[in-house]
Amino acid sequence: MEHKAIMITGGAGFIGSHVVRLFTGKYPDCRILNVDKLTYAGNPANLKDVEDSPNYRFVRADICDFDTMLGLMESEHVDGIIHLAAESHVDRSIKDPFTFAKTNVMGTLSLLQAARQYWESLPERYDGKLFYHISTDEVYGALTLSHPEGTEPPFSTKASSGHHLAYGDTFFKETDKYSPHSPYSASKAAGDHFVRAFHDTYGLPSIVTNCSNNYGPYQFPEKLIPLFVNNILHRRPLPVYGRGENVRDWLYVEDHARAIDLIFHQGKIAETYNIGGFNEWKNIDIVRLLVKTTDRLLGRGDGEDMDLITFVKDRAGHDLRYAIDSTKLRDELGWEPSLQFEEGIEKTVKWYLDNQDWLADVTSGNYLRYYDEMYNRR
Ligand code: NAD
Ligand code: TDX
Repeated sequence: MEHKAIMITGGAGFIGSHVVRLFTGKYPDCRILNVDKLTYAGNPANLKDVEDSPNYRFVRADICDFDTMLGLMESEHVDGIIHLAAESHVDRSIKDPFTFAKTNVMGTLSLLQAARQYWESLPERYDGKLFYHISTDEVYGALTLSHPEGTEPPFSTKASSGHHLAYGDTFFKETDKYSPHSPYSASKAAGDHFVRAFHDTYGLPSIVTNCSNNYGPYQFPEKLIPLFVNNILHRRPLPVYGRGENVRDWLYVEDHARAIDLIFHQGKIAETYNIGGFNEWKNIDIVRLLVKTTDRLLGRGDGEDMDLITFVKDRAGHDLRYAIDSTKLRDELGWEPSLQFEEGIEKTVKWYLDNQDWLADVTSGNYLRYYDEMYNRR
């Protein structure tokens, strides 16, 4: 169904900025309201190319502020919400779990309650409304490594019709029980439970999706891929946790944004969809690929910077393997990832090297000056 006004929370962050860009361009008759607190992770420069679009509006606000959320929903006649705002970095959650509980649990609850109060006040109530909550595969816990006799990992699996390399024969399914290990994943799990509880208790129309690791342009350089590209560029050490044996399932961020668009418009209320790349990689293999790609694009010798790889103390509670089974999304809505990983990595590394000003701004903290210049004078 068509929506008239969609509130996207966390739209100045990594994935949110791709979702805002996609929706603003693709749905010119729909108003896109980006609500973001601009924490260290939010950067309005991520949306330079859309900020003058007539159907786009940015509001700096905290999702935990219930009155402001309700006021915005009422004044903008919001009929759809795509909720991405969150504290998202596992290492930060280990140091400061309170901030994670506040935003990811209480912030989600505040948005749910505001949506419920506003939509229940309308004559049509929940008709044509949707609260779409973006979550992570990390809520399911960790999988083990295994491989069939006579094969070497990664092995090819039939879990998907396409290209799928796996490090084990089990995958997260929508029906799996939650088993989060980090304060980050525990806070996301709690948020997901509240969304489902609001559907079951009040009838609030909602959908939850759980996605695997994203990569691509505009990711804050604290996460593995942009951090390491930046470190290779400046010839700084590459801190690989443990032995680099942990496995993640990687998805190009624009493929995630496409899935969000599809599910927002065609997904079934009260359903959960897993979104994944069918693309498992060991950290150490990604790091080697990043060194090779970055060195080549910088015109340095082949793998010249391999000796920057430094094995450091492991992350506490480090989940060994994540792997998503997104068969349901493929079978029901026809979604498939569009990019092979090597192609996506090439595009991504090139983007960071072509946008060194962006990298320098976020690593120096200068990017908030852009916000002051752009928005405070309006
Ligand atoms: P990010 O850290 O890059 O961006 C988060 C955004 O939320 C920032 O713009 C920040 O300013 C904003 N924000 C934080 N607290 C806020 C608050 N209290 N009020 C309003 N805005 C606030 O995160 P991301 O990587 O783009 O992740 C977006 C969402 O997708 C999160 O919910 C995350 O859990 C989920 N997710 C991420 C990945 C991934 O690989 N990055 C994978 C699966 C799911
Ligand atoms: O310096 C590092 N060294 C290292 O070995 C960093 C930053 C990471 N790692 C390892 C830890 C992980 O096994 O690389 C892997 C990826 O780490 P992150 O980029 O921090 O991502 P991860 O912890 O897997 O979580 C990400 O995917 C799921 C996002 O940050 C979450 O928001 C998302 O929900």
